[in-house]
Amino acid sequence: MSKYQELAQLVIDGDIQRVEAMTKKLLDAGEDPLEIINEGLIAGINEVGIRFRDGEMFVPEMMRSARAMKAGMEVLKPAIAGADIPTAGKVVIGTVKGDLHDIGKNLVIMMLESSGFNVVDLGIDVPVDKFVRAVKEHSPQVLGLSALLTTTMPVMGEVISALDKENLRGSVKVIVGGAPVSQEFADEIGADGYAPDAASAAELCKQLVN
Ligand code: B1M
Repeated sequence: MSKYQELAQLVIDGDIQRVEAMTKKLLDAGEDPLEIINEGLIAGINEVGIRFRDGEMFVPEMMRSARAMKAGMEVLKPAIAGADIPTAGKVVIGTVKGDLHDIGKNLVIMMLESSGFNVVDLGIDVPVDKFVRAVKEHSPQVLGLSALLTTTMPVMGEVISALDKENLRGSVKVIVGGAPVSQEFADEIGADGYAPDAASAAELCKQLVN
């Protein structure tokens, strides 16, 4: 078993302490933090998703795995965050109403911050009007919407319509992402962009701001 497979297995096992320790060990050994995330932590949580879908794992185990993954990401955060990078722009981001998944969104935030963006995180289960208020209050260049459930994806469209109604649509670019979201869906709801992963989300924001 490779060291990344070992880390992925610890995420599957939901072993918070050992995920933390192994992540530290890999980082101290000079491994690339993004590789640790992609090959270890994400590989593990993806397998959890498959086992959950197939009825081999249940919500409590999935939650333990999610906590283990978060513990690993916390260890990597300082290694990813860029120091003293001038502000590239402001992004307001949140997971839409009805949706509690935030691991992917937090990864997007880490990548945005490391690319020099000032990020306002509205958290999870964010109602439509809270997104609208945040755009008024913070005047971001980009609003990011995350959704992991097919049932919560439509809320993204509702946010865009609400911005339209408040005449705010012209002042902010809206980007969407999350496992079930696609470019096609983004086009359908009139979003300005879609990114399949955290690194491309940061790239997309750079393009939209320039
Ligand atoms: Co949930 N869950 N979950 N879950 N969960 C999924 C999403 C699911 C696909 C599992 C499955 O069945 N195979 C399924 C959804 C099915 C569907 O809608 N079609 C599912 C379900 C059904 C549920 C519940 C309904 C289960 C239940 O209670 N019966 C429930 C719903 C709760 C709710 O939200 N109301 C639920 C609960 C949970 C936990 C709380 C236990 C936990 C979340 C913990 C947390 O986030 N704090 C959880 C987890 C961990 C998962 C899986 C296993 C992993 C999600 C994850 O963190 N992936 C997931 C299966 C899967 O996706 N493989 C599953 C890792 C993360 C790095 O990837 O989030 O895709 P991801 O983010 C990526 C990209 O998508 C992108 O960049 C990220 C990094 O590369 N991205 C963006 C994300 N947001 C972006 C925004 C952008 C741009 C890119 O711009 C703004």
